[in-house]
Amino acid sequence: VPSAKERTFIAVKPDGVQRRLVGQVIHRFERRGFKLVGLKLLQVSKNLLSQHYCQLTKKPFYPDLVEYMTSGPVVAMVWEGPNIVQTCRMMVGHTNPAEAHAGTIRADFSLHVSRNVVHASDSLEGAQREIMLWFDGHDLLKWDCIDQSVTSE
Ligand code: DGT
Ligand code: DGI
Repeated sequence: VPSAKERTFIAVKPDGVQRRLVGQVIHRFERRGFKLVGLKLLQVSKNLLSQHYCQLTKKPFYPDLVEYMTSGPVVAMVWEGPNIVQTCRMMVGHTNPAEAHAGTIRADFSLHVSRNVVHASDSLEGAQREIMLWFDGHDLLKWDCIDQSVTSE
């Protein structure tokens, strides 16, 4: 039985915020049935980014990635639900929007890998690391969603 308490980290990147896609991104996770447990708008620092993208700092595109990710506000979120890490990756789609399946966020809203609108954690361990990096524990809320008994056993 998948844990209903599994959590993932999702961010709407600066292009998504500039294009006013925040509501549409949130809507997709809400309508799927996931529970929002943390939410904030922030200007990301280079230090936070280098920790978030610690596996990418040596990549040739890293300077461009930093410029993009610090170019404007980001909406950072933590969502909760069964199999949420894997499910959100599927909902977000392939890193390169050209390879993303229709119906995924990246396929529906973007064209280029360097402006792919959203981030979603790619593993349970990654999610835990990213949630701790972006949020203080007391900014994550424990609350009961009233439809939970209808949408699961
Ligand atoms: P189908 O089309 O009826 O042959 O179903 P499948 O092959 O897609 O799925 P299957 O055989 O694993 O499960 C049959 C039905 O049983 C499925 O439509 C929903 C239900 N079911 C499966 N796992 C669980 C469970 O853990 N709890 C409950 N309450 N129902 C389940
Ligand atoms: O987990 P993902 O975001 O799907 O993918 P990732 O962790 O491999 O890469 C992180 C971000 O870096 C990705 O969302 C967009 C950017 N990126 C990845 N590959 C390239 C890239 N940006 C540029 N400009 N060029 C790339 O080849």
